[in-house]
Amino acid sequence: QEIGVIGIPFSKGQSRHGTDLAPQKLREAGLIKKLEDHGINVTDFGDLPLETHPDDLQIGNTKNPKTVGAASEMIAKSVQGILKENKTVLALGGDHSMAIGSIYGHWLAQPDLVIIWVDAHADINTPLTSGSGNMHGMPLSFLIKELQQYIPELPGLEYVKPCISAKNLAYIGLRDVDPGERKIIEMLGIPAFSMQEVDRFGIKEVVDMALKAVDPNGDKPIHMSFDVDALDPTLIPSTGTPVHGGLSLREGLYIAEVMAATGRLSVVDIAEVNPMLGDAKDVAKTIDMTLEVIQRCCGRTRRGAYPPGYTVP
Ligand code: DIR
Ligand code: MN
Ligand code: MN
Repeated sequence: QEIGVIGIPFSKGQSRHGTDLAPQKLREAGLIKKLEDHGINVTDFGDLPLETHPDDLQIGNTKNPKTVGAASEMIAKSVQGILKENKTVLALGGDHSMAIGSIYGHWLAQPDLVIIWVDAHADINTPLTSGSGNMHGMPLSFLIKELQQYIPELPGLEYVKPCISAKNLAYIGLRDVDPGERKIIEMLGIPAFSMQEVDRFGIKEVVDMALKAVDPNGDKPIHMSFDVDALDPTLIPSTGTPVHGGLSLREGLYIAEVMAATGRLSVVDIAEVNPMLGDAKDVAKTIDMTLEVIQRCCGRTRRGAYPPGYTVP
């Protein structure tokens, strides 16, 4: 499977600078070469030329809707285009509002997609349930069809239409869910495997249950939206909203390997790496752990592999 990489240097879905630098830092740490060295066919489409809207506004408490909306449209078109070339998209964020565009673009190309959302947070606040007004905590609310009666109109988001049914979304790794989000999860019956379920059942059962819930026949294109804060903050210190008690590296790698092994992983988002948080060691560790996850998403297994036709010399 060929991988198409796009960088999404974006930070306006939350209030800290720095997530916009993550694509560059991941590339500087040798991302493309690491993938190529393991026989993975990669095309780097570079970074999207995202812009901050000069006269953006706050609607209620929702911040930067025009900037996020314009970015979403550009991201969606790029993801759609790369999928049309039959490549798997590796979308390097950027804060998690990037998923509005990447999922919408995925839907334009493959409308039967299902979503596995790996995150400490549920990111399904509506503009009205959100306490922070940060759009990285809201991406799913704009996409889930069943929520549309709860979504006020926002200037800038006209391009994105609700397109995903709640039954096609499952969560793994939750441990910081706002009241409105918990209510929505229960109201819509969204399968949500929090860290408590990871502890209770183990990661293998949780991944099996999540896939079974969204894709019982095992034939749907998969969108994995991976917020690096799903991993424990001891592994990923350089992220904006760390929460204690997260996934181990091995649990993260297991999720990534299983998703890649389905052969149906179509789009991977990597969100919320922030190289401006923490000291140099924190940043290096965060980048290193993120590169581990990315490589497993792209098919590099821990068990090892050899090229087709290889024989022992
Ligand atoms: C919180 C935090 N639920 C919010 N969300 C974060 O602002 O809506 N998402 N950090 O990644
Ligand atoms: Mn998160
Ligand atoms: Mn997130």
